[in-house]
Amino acid sequence: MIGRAVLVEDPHPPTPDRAPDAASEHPPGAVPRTDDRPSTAPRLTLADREALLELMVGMRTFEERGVALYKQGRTPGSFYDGHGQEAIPVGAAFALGPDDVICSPLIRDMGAHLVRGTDLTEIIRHHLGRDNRLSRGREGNVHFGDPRKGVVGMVSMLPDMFVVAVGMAMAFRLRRERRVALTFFGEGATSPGAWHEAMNFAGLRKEPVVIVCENNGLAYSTPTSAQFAVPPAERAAAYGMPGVVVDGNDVEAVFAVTHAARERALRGDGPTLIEARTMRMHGHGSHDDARYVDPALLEAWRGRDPIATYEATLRGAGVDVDAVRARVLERLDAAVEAALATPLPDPAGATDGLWATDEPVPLGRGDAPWSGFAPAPPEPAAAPEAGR
Ligand SMILES: Cc1ncc(C[n+]2csc(CCOP(=O)(O)OP(=O)(O)O)c2C)c(N)n1
Ligand SMILES: [Mg+2]
Repeated sequence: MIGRAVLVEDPHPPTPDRAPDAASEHPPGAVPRTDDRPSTAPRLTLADREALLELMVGMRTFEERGVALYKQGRTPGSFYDGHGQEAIPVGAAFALGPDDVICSPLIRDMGAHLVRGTDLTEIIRHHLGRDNRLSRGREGNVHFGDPRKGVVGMVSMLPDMFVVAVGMAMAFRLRRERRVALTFFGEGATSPGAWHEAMNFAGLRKEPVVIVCENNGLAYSTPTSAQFAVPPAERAAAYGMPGVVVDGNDVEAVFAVTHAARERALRGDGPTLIEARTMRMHGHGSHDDARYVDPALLEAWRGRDPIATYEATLRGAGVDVDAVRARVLERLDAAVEAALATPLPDPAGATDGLWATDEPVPLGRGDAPWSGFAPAPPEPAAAPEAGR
C-alpha cells in the first residue's frame, strides 16, 4: 500500500529569483546586540582589554600596510584583508588555551596569528615572497601557519580545514588530551558537502571542536540570500549542537561565546557553532573594488566599526589609546623594514623539503601573552643531562 504524501508547510519559502544584489542585504540592524553574554565568561582585566584592542589595531595596521605594499607591486599574487572583522579572530583566539589548535585562520583572520604570537616579520617576509621560516618563500598571502604556535596553515579548498579540525579534535578526545581545535570559515563555506559531513560527524561524536562561522554577508559577490535558506546557526540543531549568533563586531562578546564553547567542548559535551555576524567592508581581495555593494550599506556598518567602538569604550576606561597605536606602528615599521631587507629564497634550495626527511614538527603551544583565564599547565621539569 502506498502511503499518502503529507504536505508540510515550508517554513522557509524560496527566495525570489533574482540576480545577486548585495544592496539591500545584511543590514547591521539584523545583528543582535549581545547583551546576554554567557555568565561563565571570565572577567577581563583592563590589561586584557588593552591587549584585545592592541591586537585588533595590530591586524588592521598590518593589513593597511599590506594593501599598500601590494599596490606598490612588492607583493606577488594578491592580498586579502579582514577590515572590519578584526573582533572575530582576535576575540575567538584570545579565548583559547596554549595547548589548543587553530585549524585554520583563513583570509580574514590575521588577528588569530597575532594572538598566538607568530612573528610579525616572518609573516611579512612570507607575504613578500622573501626567505622565511613559515613558507621559505614558496607560498604567498594566506597559506601559512606556525605549528609551533598551534596554528595549522590553510589550504584554499573551502571548508576543508574544518574537516581537518574535526579530525584533530577526534585525536585529542581519543588520546584524552585536554585541548580543543578551533576552526574558522565564512558563511559561504557552509554550502559545500564537506561542511555538512564535518558538522554531522562532529555533532554525532561530540568532538571537542569550536566552530566559528564569520557571516560577513558576502561570498565574493554573492549575498547570503542567494546562498542559503537557513542561517548557519539555525542549522546547527540539525547536527546535534548549539548554534549561537554573536555580534561579530564586539570583541568581548566573541571572546565570551568562544570561551563558553571551549569549556563545553572540554567537558565532553561536544561542539558549538558560533555564527559571528559582521560585514565584509572591503572587496574579496585587493584586486576587487566591490562595486556590487551599496555604499549606503557599508556606511551603515562603518558606524559599528569594531575598533572605533572599542577604542571609545577603553578611552573612557582610562586606556591611553594613542600609546597603543604608537606601539603597534613602531613594531610594524621595524618588521616591514626587516622583511624588505631580507633576500628572496636561494634558488639552489628550490627542491628542499619536497620529500619528508625529518619528523614532522609537533603541534606546539601558543605563547601569546594572554592573561591567564586559560592558564598553561606548568612546564615539564627539564630532564637531567646525561653524564652529570
Ligand atoms: C571549494 C572551493 N570553491 C571555491 C573557492 C574559491 N573561493 C575562495 S574564497 C570564496 C568565497 C568565500 O566566501 P565566504 O566563505 O563567505 O568567506 P569570506 O570571503 O566572505 O570571508 C570562494 C568561492 C574555494 N576556495 N574553494
Ligand atoms: Mg562571507
